[in-house]
Amino acid sequence: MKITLVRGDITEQRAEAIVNAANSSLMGGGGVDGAIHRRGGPEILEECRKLRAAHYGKGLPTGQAVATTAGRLAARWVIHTVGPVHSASEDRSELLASCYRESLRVADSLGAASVAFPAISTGIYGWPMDDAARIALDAVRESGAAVDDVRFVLFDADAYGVFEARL
Ligand code: AR6
Repeated sequence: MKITLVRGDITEQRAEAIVNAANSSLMGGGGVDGAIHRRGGPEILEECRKLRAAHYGKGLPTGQAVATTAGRLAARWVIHTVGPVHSASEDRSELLASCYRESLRVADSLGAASVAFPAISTGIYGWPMDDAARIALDAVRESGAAVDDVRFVLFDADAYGVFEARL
């Protein structure tokens, strides 16, 4: 598996699958989620609604992942995963690692050769970037996934620098 760091906007990635830092409702939100739905168009939300109705009445649990079309994006699939909200009093690292593992498991089941990840939970969900980078890189390296091109798409220079130092 080749792991690459890219600075930029994940919606512009040409990976076969891009991962969305979603919330349990799968109905969209801010940050990466907002950008993916805005640029990908309404088809993504339509599939999310169907998934909710068919399988996730109570929402997609934290740490799990599910795929939809990527609508108008260059990617073929969007893999939606729900990161944990960072907590100072409770260690939720396993749930964050699970987001990466489960997303790669879904990618393998789709036969996706390339997957682009954002830094899950490091925006609205408040996870410190350095700790999130360590968890993300370890989880991907240890996943045993067949995907051979994994990219982390970091939105700004600070996030890129933190991932670079960890890699
Ligand atoms: N491309 C790449 N990275 C981005 C982009 C982008 N277009 N936009 C933001 N980032 P966040 P979370 C970075 O908040 O913390 C939503 O409302 C951002 O700088 O998108 O997992 C959902 O619906 C940060 O480093 O996701 C949930 O309710 C990282 O991506 C909640 O936010 C993740 O930030 C999820 O929060």
